[in-house]
Amino acid sequence: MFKFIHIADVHLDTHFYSRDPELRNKLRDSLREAFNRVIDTCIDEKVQGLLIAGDLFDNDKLSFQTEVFLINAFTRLKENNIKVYYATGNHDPGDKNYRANLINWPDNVHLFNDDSVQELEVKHNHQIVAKIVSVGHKSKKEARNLIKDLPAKNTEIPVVGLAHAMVTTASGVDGHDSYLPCTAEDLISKHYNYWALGHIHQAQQVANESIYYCGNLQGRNPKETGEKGGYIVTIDDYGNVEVKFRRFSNIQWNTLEISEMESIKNYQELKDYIIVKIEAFLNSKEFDANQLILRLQLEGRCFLKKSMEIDEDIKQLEEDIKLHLNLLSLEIKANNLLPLVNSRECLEGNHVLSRTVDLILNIKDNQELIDKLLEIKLCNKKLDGKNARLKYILELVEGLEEEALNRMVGEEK
Ligand SMILES: [Mn+2]
Repeated sequence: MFKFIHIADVHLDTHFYSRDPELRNKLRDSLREAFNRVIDTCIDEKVQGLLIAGDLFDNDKLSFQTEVFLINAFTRLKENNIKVYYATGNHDPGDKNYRANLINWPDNVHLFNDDSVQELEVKHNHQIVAKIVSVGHKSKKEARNLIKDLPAKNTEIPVVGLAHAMVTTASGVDGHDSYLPCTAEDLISKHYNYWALGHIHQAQQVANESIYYCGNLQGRNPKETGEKGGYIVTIDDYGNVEVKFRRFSNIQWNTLEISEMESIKNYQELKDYIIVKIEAFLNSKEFDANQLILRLQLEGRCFLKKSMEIDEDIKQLEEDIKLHLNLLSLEIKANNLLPLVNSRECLEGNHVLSRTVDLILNIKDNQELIDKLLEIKLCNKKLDGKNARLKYILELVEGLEEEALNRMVGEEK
């Protein structure tokens, strides 16, 4: 049996420059705490190895303090006979002048730090229980598909692949650079029992196979939402694999959209309305409020739009709500808000705007016009079938009346 923990994309010492200093320190400390939780769990769960699929830290940002922290953490594993298998990524490349290669790691740490394919036997009680096959990033911009060079499985012993790689069809690939790109088929064709991947920060199973991104250890921005951690993986002697997600990070990021604020007239009402919405959100997800970094995206029409263009007013609102709900951090985005318009007046009066909106609203009901449109060709699309073309036309006019109102009506006077 081979039991191990799979983590990746820890990015120790991330600066979080856009956050205030207090939060920045908290984020840095909580990331180290999360990493310590990984080490504790390795010991408690009596795993044989810790597999790190790259981007453990950012080469240029790693502090001396964190370097010592890492060495101490790995030494604790060594004292418990646990090996570390660490494949470098694009942020912690392993060429000779980079930190990953220069640090004097304890001898239980095995580094896959360049483009040479390495196969390693994992031994337990003098028996070979598994093989690890891996390749690392030597430079910051490894653009080759090195997975192609890895050998296919040719043994009864369980084989685990370890790499910081970009599976081009995985979800959440946007925002990740295409370093060490490969396809799911490249990975599947090796017939390994498990693939421990890093690079994409969103935990996921790839192509319904035994191929996993564990995601990053702690979210780094409002888009990296939800629980963050790693996988505890057990492969038995017959090659059966059990994969369990374990949350290691206490801190969570999340984004909440709030709209329908047309009837709100003053600050108190606005504040209370938002608090109720956040409370419902907290209850639905069983969040620990004081570990939550929340971004609120305000949408729709709001009488108080003008105030919310003023930094000081937004800060006041953030501060009051944060204190009331005991949130770790709250950020309010009001840039999408629209001014409140008296839509009845705009739509019912006899003027150019009301007539224009009438025209737009009537397109859908004007069968003669729709029939004519269905007969002529589409500008830059090819759609077969009347239904598909009808759907396209209706999508084109959908919401145009709102667009006209926004464009033609200013602030309510
Ligand atoms: Mn990466």
